[in-house]
Amino acid sequence: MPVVIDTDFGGDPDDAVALVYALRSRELDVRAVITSDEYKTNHRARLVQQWLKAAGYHIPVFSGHDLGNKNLFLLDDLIEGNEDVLSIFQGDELKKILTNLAADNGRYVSIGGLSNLSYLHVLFPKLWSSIQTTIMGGAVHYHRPGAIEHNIGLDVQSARTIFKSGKKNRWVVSDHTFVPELSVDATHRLYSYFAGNEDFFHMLVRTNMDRFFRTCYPDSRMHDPLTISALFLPTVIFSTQRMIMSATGEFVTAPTATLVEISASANYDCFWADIDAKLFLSPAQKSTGNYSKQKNG
Ligand SMILES: [Ca+2]
Repeated sequence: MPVVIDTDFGGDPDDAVALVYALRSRELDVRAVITSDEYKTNHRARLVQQWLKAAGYHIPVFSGHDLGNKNLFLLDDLIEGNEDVLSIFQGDELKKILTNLAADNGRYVSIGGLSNLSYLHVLFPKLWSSIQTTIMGGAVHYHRPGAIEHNIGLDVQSARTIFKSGKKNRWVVSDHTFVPELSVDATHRLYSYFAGNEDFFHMLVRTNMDRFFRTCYPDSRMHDPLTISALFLPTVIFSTQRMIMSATGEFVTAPTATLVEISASANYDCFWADIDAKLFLSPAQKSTGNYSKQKNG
């Protein structure tokens, strides 16, 4: 399945894990990465581009909206050189990729704020009747009453625009991702996997985890990797429900609202089994140290 992934890479490490998982999944063909909630205009995109190239992946990376946030980019010092990145605001390159994504029944996967997707809806209105979208974000019952889920809260206006835009959207809400089953900390085998490989590709993810655990939270929930898995596995069960998104970004049941497709439950054992199968390779494969190029290299 062709995918374009829209990510706030470099904050919560679950984005980096999600990208590694997507790249290791033969079910997916990652056609582009777009960064959201940019830092210093394009730092997330520059880092993703450098990180992908270091592992032999030649995938176009586009810098997206900068919301002016100065927190939650933890990897500034890992950026080397001054290499340019593409931008969603310039050139025809992204239009070509999205046009092909539409023609090939691909999916746009949003695992950050919704500013880019909202902008692209306005820019290319016809394409979105063909492109399916999977979005991590929102909550029906948020774990902190009265608070707004992170990805929605980053840009509520854009989230509401996308929510209202129609039935091509599928939402993985935090009710099914902010759960202990998806918790990863420095004692988890997933941490050991990244800590046990010294190349830049793995080191970056481990560093992302170390800094997040030290400065933000003691663990990270794998919201974004679960969302990736739902593209090709029955890890998330969706149902259609009549809902609106309130002015403050809450998902609220409303009997007269239009139907939206929203996560109803999740199978975490199925998710972890696939992560284990794809990331924890056999000793023979590990000893070659060359498996990062198995797809696009
Ligand atoms: Ca994210």
